[in-house]
Amino acid sequence: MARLLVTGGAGFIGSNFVRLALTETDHTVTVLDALTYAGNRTSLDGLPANRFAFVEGSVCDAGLVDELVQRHDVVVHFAAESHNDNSLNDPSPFIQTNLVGTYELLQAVRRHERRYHHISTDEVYGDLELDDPERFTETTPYNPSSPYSASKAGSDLLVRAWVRSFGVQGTLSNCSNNYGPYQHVEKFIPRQITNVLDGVRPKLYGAGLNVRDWIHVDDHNAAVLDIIDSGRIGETYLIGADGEKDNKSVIELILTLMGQPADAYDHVNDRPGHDLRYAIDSTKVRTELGWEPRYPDFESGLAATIDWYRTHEDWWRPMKAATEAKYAKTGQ
Ligand code: NAD
Ligand code: TDX
Repeated sequence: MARLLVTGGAGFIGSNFVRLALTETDHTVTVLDALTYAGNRTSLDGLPANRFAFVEGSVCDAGLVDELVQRHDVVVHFAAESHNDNSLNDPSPFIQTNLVGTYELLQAVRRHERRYHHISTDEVYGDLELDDPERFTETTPYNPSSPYSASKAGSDLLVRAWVRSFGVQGTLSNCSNNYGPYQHVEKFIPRQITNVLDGVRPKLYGAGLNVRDWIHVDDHNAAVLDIIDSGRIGETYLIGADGEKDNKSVIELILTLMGQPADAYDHVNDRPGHDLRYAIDSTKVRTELGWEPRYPDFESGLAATIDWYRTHEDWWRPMKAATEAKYAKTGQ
C-alpha cells in the first residue's frame, strides 16, 4: 500500500488513472489539480472518501507542492497543458505548467526522497514518414515539433537530469494517443463524436492522411501502475498498443458506427507544423514488465467510447460551445 499524489487527476488520463488505481490496488490517492478549462471535478465523483482526497491548486505553487509531496510516498505527474492546437495559439501556459511545474515537483521529490513517475508523450520524438518501417523506441532522438511537444520534451529532460545528478528515484513513460471516456471535446475523437451527436459534420484537418497510434486509456494506465510497481529507476518505457490508424479512417469509422454516411465530414484548415505519423515499439514494457493491452480491438473500444459520450451529455455539454468557438477563429 502506498500514498499516491496524482497531479492532473481531474483531467482525461489522470481521472481514469485514479479510478483504476482505486479499483486494482490498495493505494490511497490524493489528486492535485488546478481545475483549468481541461480539469473537471465531476470526473472524480463518487470515489471512496477513506481512500481519496482532492486538493485544488497548481503544480507551480512551490509551497503547496512541498507540503503535499512530503506526506505522500509516490508522485505520479499527469498535470500538463495537453493540446497542440492551444499551444500554437498561446504557448505561455505550456511553458509554465509543463516546465516550471515539473521543476517544482522534482525539487520537492528530491528534498523529501520520494518516488516519482513522469507521464509523457510519443510526440517528443517528432514524426515518422508514412512508409518508414521503424517505430519510436526508448533510444529514438528527441525532435519535437510544436510548443506543446517541445515543453513535454524539456520536462522529460529535466527528469533525466534530476535522476542522474541528484539521485531522484524517477521513471518516465511516453505513450501514444489515448482514447476513452472523460476526454475533453477539444481532442480529435470526442470532438467528432459530439459533433455527430449535435448534427454537425466532423472536421478533418487537411487531407487526413496523418497517422496516430491509438491506445485505450485504461491500457496506458495499467502500464503506468506496472512501472510504479516494478519499473527500474531511471528508465524510460514507451507505451503503445499497435493501434496505427490515419485520421480519415477514424472519422469514417466514427460516422459508420453512428449510423451516418462515411463521407459526411468536412475538410478544414490543417494544423501548422502538423506531425505526419507517430508509431510506438512497446517491446520493452511488454518484455520487462509483462504488460499487454487488454483492449487491443480499436473498433469495439471506439464503439464503447461513442456510447459513453451518448449517455454522458451532462458531462460534455458545458464545454462544447466554447471549444467550437475557439476552433472557429482558426477555421478549424
Ligand atoms: P488533460 O488536458 O485532459 O488534463 C490535464 C489536467 O491537468 C487537467 O485536469 C488540468 O486541470 C490539470 N492542470 C493543468 N495545469 C495544471 C497546473 N498548473 N497544476 C495542476 N493541474 C493542472 O490532459 P490528458 O490528455 O489527460 O493528459 C495527461 C498527461 O498525459 C499529460 O502530461 C500529457 O502530456 C500526457 N499524454 C497525453 C496523451 C493523450 O493522448 N491525451 C498521450 C500521451 C501522454
Ligand atoms: O478536429 C480535429 N480534426 C483533426 O483532423 C482535431 C481536434 C484533430 N485532428 C487531427 C490532428 C491529429 O493528427 O487528429 C489527430 C489527433 O489530434 P489531437 O486529438 O489534437 O491529438 P494529437 O495532436 O495527436 O496529440 C494527442 O496525443 C499525444 C494529445 O492531445 C497529446 O496530449 C498527446 O501528447
